[in-house]
Parts: sequence; structure tokens; C-alpha cells
Amino acid sequence: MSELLATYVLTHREDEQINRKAEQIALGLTVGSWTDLPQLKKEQLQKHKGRVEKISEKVAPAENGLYQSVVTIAYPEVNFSADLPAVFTTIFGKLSLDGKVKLVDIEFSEGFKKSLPGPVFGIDGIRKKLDVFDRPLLMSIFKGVIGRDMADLKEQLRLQALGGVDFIKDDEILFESPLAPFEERIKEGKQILKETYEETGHRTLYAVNLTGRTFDLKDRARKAAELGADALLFNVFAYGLDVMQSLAEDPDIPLPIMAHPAVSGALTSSSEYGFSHSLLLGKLNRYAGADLSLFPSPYGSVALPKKDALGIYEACVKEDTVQKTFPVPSAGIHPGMVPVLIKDFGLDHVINAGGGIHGHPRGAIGGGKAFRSIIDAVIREESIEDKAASCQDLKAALDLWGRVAE
Ligand code: 1AE
Repeated sequence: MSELLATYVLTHREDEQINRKAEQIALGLTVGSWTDLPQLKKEQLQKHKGRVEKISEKVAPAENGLYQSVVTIAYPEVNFSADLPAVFTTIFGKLSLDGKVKLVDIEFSEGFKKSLPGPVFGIDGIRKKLDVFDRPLLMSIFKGVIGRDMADLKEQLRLQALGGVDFIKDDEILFESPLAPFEERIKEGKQILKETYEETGHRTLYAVNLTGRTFDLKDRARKAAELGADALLFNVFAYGLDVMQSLAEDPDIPLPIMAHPAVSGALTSSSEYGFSHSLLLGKLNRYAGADLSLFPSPYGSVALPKKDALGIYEACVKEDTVQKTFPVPSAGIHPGMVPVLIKDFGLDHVINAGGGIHGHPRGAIGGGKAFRSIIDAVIREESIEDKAASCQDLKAALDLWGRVAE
């Protein structure tokens, strides 16, 4: 019988009986009051009954004098349909409301994973699209675009592309606007990026923000594909993982999906409630079809503890039956962070900067060039000082923002 394993951290008083609590979860979320039923029913329900797989030793007191235990419950997969909403409702439905319980991991059976096909493109597919295989990718973000018209946006797009970035993404707070409509952004953006490619020989892809009411998303995404969009930015946690999975699975929407972490902090930040960062932004984003997953890096303006950021990274890239999701540690990133980003996240990640590109003293072109220059220096193991001496854009960035120690 196939089972799904869900692992929780329970925060509790020292004298609380965790074995009992674990049994209550295993039964309560599956067959309910199983033990009080007549014999025949008990036998019928046996195959639906959850069981306690493992309980850890309780660990050092949490800050408030409470203790934490890690509990793994096995749920028969026959209990739910093959979709994430059914999984969440079973393993973290009422339980998410029942005291200090944090869901930290889910292990799906190989059979169940067939209903979670993962990224269509993944790291390999995106690298192929860009024809870049030997370095982290570089992405920049439109900034200050609310209330701006197409002429402004086109100029911002052109300058970012001329700096040599691989991806440009919409800001996640740019929604449908009469000044810069979705379809215009795709069509005009495509033309600008064609022109910059002809000028520089460097290909840049544009991720347009897919927004609006949930039931309109597929039509809008299909239209984006028809118009030749390169990729979709998607605020997955404002909509739900299952919505992203439906977009990823639609053959008429053959576009990479870039999952933005907006809203996820409300679900991940507590040490006692919600989901772990690695589960939500790593494993679940990946199984639900995110080709790229954005999350706060450990060093920038909105930062995650390093172990959480590395946990997301690991969940995106470790060997699995599905393709790898490109990890995108983000927020407050500037060129002086590139050495530590590459040390911590290796070559297979995307360096993503908004302010760190646009705030460069020489503008967005200088910002992009400064990043490209320091990326080259780090992967070729050249001295950063020597590189800055020969690249004014890099020097200006390091003078302004400094370097983050490795
Ligand atoms: C964690 C997401 C980062 C993001 O979307 C964003 O807009 C970052 O902007 P900067 O690089 O902090 O200016």
C-alpha cells in the first residue's frame, strides 16, 4: 500500500505526551474514531488508517521554554485524490489550526509523483533557451514602473538588456494597466529584445507578470504564448500551487514559469506554524512546475536565515524524478555579493537584482555590466581588485555598495 510521509515539528510543553498526540494525528486525519467502531468497520477502515512512522527525541527548549519534537506520520494514498489540494487538506487541513504544528517535509511515493510532473523546462531547458551553460544566469527586475507608460517601460527594458542580463522580469506588483497592457508589454518587449540581440549578439528573455482573476489566467497565458512571450512571472502563493501546476501542465502554454515568493512569508516565517521554507519554496514549487523559484537570499535587504535559503536551494536542485528548478536567491542583491552567492549556490542559480542594477551610478547598463564582469572574474578565479581596475562599471558598483565577505 502506497503511503505519503508528512513530517511535522510540534512545539509543546515538557510534560505533553507526544506519542499520544502523534497517534491522534494519525487517526484523526484518516479514519477518525476508528478504535470505537464495530469489528467489521474496523477491518474495512484498516487500509485507510494513518500510522505514526517516527517520533524524534524532544529537542532543546524553544525560546519560550517550550520543547520541540519531530513527528512523521504515514498517510495511505488511497485516502486522497492525486492533487495537492487533497494532500494539503488531509495532512495539514484541520491540523494547521490545532496548536503549534509546522509541516516541514512531505515524501510522496513514486506512484503519486506521476501526478506531479514538475518543471517542463527546468534548469537544463532554460540554459538551452539562452545557450548559456557555464555560469550563473543574471536577471534584472523592472523597477518604479507603476504609473509609467509603454515608452518608459520600453526604454527600461532596452537599457537592462544592453547591460548583458539573461532575463528581465516584471516587478511582481505590476498588474494589468491601461498605460502598459499585458499584450503590449509582450509584443513591444519582444521587438526591443530583438533589436538589442541584433546590436549585441546577447539574448535576453522577458518574463511577463501573469495576473488577474484565477479563472482568466489560462486564457491570458495562452494569449501570451501566441504572442511569443518568453516566460511567465507568477505570484504563485497569491493563487495556490495547484493553479501553477495547471498552467505548467497545459500544452498550449509552453512557457517557463518563474514562481515569485510574494505572500509566502506569511506561511513560512514562524518556527512553530506553517510550512518550512524548503518545502514550500523548494520541493512543492518544484513538484508543482516552477521552472525558477525566487526566494530571499541570506545577505540582502529581505533576508532568510542561511540554513533556510540553502534548504530551498537544495530542494530545487537535488536529484529527483522531476527536472530541477532554477534557484533564484534575491532581494537587495548587488555586485559585491556575487563571490559569496557563487560560493554558497554554485553555478546553477540565477543572480537577480532590481536596485542593484538600476541604482548603479552609470544606470542600468552599468549595473548589468558590473554584474557580468564580477561573475566572469569569480568563475575564472581572477582577482576582483584587478577586474575592478579594468572595468569602470564594476569599480563604481564596489565603491558604492562594497563587498560582502565570503
Ligand atoms: C524575493 C523577491 C525579490 C524581488 O522580487 C525584487 O523585486 C527584488 O528587488 P531588489 O533587487 O531588492 O531591488
